[in-house]
Amino acid sequence: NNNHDDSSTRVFRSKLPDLPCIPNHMPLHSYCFQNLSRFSDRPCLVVGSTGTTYSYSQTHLLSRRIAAGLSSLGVSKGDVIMLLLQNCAEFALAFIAASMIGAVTTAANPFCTAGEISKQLTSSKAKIIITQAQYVEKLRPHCVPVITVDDPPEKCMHFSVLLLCQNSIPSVTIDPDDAVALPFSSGTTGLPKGVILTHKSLITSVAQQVDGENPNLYLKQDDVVLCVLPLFHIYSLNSVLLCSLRAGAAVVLMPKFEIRSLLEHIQRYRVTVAAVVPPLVLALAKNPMVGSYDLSSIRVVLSGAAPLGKELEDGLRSRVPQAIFGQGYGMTEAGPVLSMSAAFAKQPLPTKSGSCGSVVRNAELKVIDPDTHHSLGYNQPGEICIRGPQIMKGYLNDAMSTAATIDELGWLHTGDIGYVDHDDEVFIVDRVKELIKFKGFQVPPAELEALLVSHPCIADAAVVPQKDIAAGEVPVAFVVLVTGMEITEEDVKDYIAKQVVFYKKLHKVYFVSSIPKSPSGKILRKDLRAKLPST
Ligand code: 4UU
Repeated sequence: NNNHDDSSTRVFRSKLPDLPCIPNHMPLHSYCFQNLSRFSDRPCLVVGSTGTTYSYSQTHLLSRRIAAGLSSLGVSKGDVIMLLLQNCAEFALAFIAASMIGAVTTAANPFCTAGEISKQLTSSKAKIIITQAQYVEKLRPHCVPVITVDDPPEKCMHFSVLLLCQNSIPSVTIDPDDAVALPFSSGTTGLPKGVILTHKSLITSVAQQVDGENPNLYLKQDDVVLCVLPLFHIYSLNSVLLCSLRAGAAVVLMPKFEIRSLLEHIQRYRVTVAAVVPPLVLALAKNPMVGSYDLSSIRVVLSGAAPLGKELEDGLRSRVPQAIFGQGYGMTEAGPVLSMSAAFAKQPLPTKSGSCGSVVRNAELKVIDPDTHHSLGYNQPGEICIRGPQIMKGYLNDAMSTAATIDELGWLHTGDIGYVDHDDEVFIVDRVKELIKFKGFQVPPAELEALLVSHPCIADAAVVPQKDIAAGEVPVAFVVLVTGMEITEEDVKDYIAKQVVFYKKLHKVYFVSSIPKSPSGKILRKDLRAKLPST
């Protein structure tokens, strides 16, 4: 470790003992299937709507055939494939298959607009796209081969072409530092960027959660893990899919969140572990339908991706009294998990409501004063930084943003403000980065600001979060009009709405005469936030 922090740096570590060794020298798929022989006939992927189940050995075999198929279509080591899919078995199979040939998966939200997808396609240079027929129209300007998991429209291939190939998988040497996943995130500032997660990062992160004598997140072969959070987001990909594969648990796939169908799935498959986000907790805590379903199978509820209010947590607790309730705190760039509730451990520790758990094992966390960068002690809020082999390698083709996020000593700066209490529990209290989170989805202000100023009537603009009961935060804009021009709030909202996915839509537009900026030209977002109504 090239650690040159001075002795005054207060480093926080997990309350659980470190793992003696993390097998992060191997490829991700080999790690996930390392214990396959112990559960080869157990259910692995369960398609919720139909009940179709792929056992572990079937999942492994299918992934291998798809790996050969991808390779026969010209995908080779280092190439990127794009998945534009709702949760389905093909998502998991294609992701593992890509890993097997040393290829990289970039996944996007299928609800994104053609413009948003186009940016990710261009930046990632994806060689092939796997999607659903209904989204093909959005890909038209690009001439990348398209595979659909359902009836292929003209000029597209069906997913089954990947299974026809008789060749074997090409033998590739995979380096632990090779990329395997390329999620997009805006990080602490600017536009969405490709986050390079390597085989080593993801194995380390999964191991930090589910490996060892006393795993932080104890998953067993007979667990049934709910996969309703989208797999295109790192939370679900890592903590739901990859962690379950490693532990031999079953993954129940749901294409989208809808309360009745969610409750039916929990009851029908006897879900034991539910990974959720705060808006889903809200639905479970408040919806009267919940009372008519049997949720007694749930033993663990993990919430993450956005702050969870105490009232909400208590509300859900009364609905599923037998379950252990806790949070995970993640960030795409961090691999993604920084901390997780120790109440989920095999030998659980007591935890407090509102805490995001304690830092994961085999990692270091520190809290720094955002201005002086001095390291802070217990109960002192500051910017949370994390270090360990799980963090990203860097942003794709963006050395500047990488250097602004990971310092010379290897610390990743999160842009989150939080503290560690005397029981080593992490609490998040604020965010200093630009990022807005709508129901846990990323809304990068810089992206909306760029769209706003592209309007001929808009001279300048700034987008900031406004607190919202249902969504946590919603984006609102401050807009300066070009002198003499006149447009309405609705015009501005519509202009943006046409170009972005639903969660990036503006909820309010304030017309102002100027945007407050620092001498260096940075938008003074705090000043703008202070002008907003408090709820
Ligand atoms: C307050 O949201 C994520 C990843 C979440 C995750 C992953 C694995 C949670 C649990 C898990 O097991 O990633 P991003 O990149 O979309 O957003 C990162 C930001 C954080 O920097 C923080 O501001 O989302 C916010 N965030 C949270 N805030 C994430 N989790 C929490 C949390 N409380 N529990």
